[in-house]
Amino acid sequence: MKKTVHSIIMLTALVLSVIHFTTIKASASDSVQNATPIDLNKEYLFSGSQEDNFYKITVPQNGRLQIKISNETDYYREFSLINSKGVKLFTGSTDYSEYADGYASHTIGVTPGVYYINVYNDEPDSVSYKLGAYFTPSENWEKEPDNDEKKGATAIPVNTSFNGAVDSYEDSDFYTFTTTNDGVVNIKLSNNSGIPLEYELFNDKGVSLQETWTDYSDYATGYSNVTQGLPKGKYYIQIVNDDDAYNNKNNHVYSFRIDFNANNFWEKESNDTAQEATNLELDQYYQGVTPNEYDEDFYTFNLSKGTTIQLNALNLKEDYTRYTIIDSHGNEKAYLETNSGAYANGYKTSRLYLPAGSYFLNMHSYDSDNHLNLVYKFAIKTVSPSVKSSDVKITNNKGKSDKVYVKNLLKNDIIKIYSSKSKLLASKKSEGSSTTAYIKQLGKSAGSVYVTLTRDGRLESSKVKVNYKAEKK
Ligand SMILES: [Ca+2]
Ligand SMILES: [Ca+2]
Ligand SMILES: [Ca+2]
Ligand SMILES: [Ca+2]
Repeated sequence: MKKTVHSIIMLTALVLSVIHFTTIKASASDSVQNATPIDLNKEYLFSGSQEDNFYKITVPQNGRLQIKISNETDYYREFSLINSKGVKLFTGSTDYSEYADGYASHTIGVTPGVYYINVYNDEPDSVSYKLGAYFTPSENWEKEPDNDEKKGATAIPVNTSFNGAVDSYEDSDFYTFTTTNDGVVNIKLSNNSGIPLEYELFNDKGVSLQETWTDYSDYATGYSNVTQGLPKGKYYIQIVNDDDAYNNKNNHVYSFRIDFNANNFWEKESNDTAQEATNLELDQYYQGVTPNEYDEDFYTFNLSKGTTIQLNALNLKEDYTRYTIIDSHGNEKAYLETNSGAYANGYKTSRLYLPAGSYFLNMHSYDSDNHLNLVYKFAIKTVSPSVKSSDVKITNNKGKSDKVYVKNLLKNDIIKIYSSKSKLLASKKSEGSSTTAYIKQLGKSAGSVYVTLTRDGRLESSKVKVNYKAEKK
């Protein structure tokens, strides 16, 4: 009876081993040269091991590689991945506590080639362990270890999700992407509770444009998001682990994507000095972002003749923003500070006349934490020229409509006439160089109205006061 039970146990163990494991003696694997070849995507059971054990795998293409090794109470093991050039890509370690269970694992993005797994046993000839190397082909993974440096950055397409992993305390992952138009990028990086990742965006000259950290609070989920306006070109992203408490079990897998939209009406970083200013078209709204308290955004615009302009700056609840208009000699011509707080909405405006010349607009947010990644919006609108009071002739008729004649106009100019109480009395589109508007009754006695001009889709001009005489008796 006892023998039968024993046989059943042996048989069961044999069946299990056929299903789950391939048992290989580890005696020949004490050096890289004699490494024991193992197949990908299979679990092996190794026993009778010495201090250092080497296994050889062949990765057929780009993708994600995961090394798994069983945890055993009281038996500490380290496992490393080494490439064919002898570069150690990571070192992981098993759980040997009294609660040890399951597997220690490490995931990494790799390129095709031969790799070696080194398993180090703290106690040689200890109990057997299970080991497997699992590979999934993918073109959307980091390429270690070349990506540790900018020159080996993993090239990534925009508008595609990508993955990488933190492989060590010092791991640095560089990616590069190229935009073929000026535009705006939105970068999404996965959050993970307890794992702070630092991300930094550089241009091709190595200038740091933006830096951010993912949310690693207890409740962190989803993605951290940053936006940046960029001229077309080649860019780099560096992702590093920012975890002081990193140990070789913190192999965090992250995902991110860079969404790009062509757009001519965004700031083009780097624009921190007047020399790097982003060119502005008048009468167009622009957006920009203030990733940190040091960011200065310069824009420039040109006036071919003296023009009244109006700065329209969006009020933001989060924080106020400060705009300064400076002439080419460095003289401050205008300063505007937007509203902020719960009731902030709409645009704050400032109107001024500027002689012909080139100008700079500087945007700077207030030095508080609120401005981080604040997206602001503004336009420099041109204002239609005012009519001259001498070009307006008012006839105050008795018994029929009163006439307002305006000359020195262009076709499609819009003339508006307001009462002294700002009530619109008449609006007329000019069909030539002059026009006449009719008003039913201005009044029996003398008075005045206000006349504006709106030309070419620009803002309505300032009001010009024009007097009229009393009706004839
Ligand atoms: Ca790396
Ligand atoms: Ca990495
Ligand atoms: Ca900016
Ligand atoms: Ca800037």
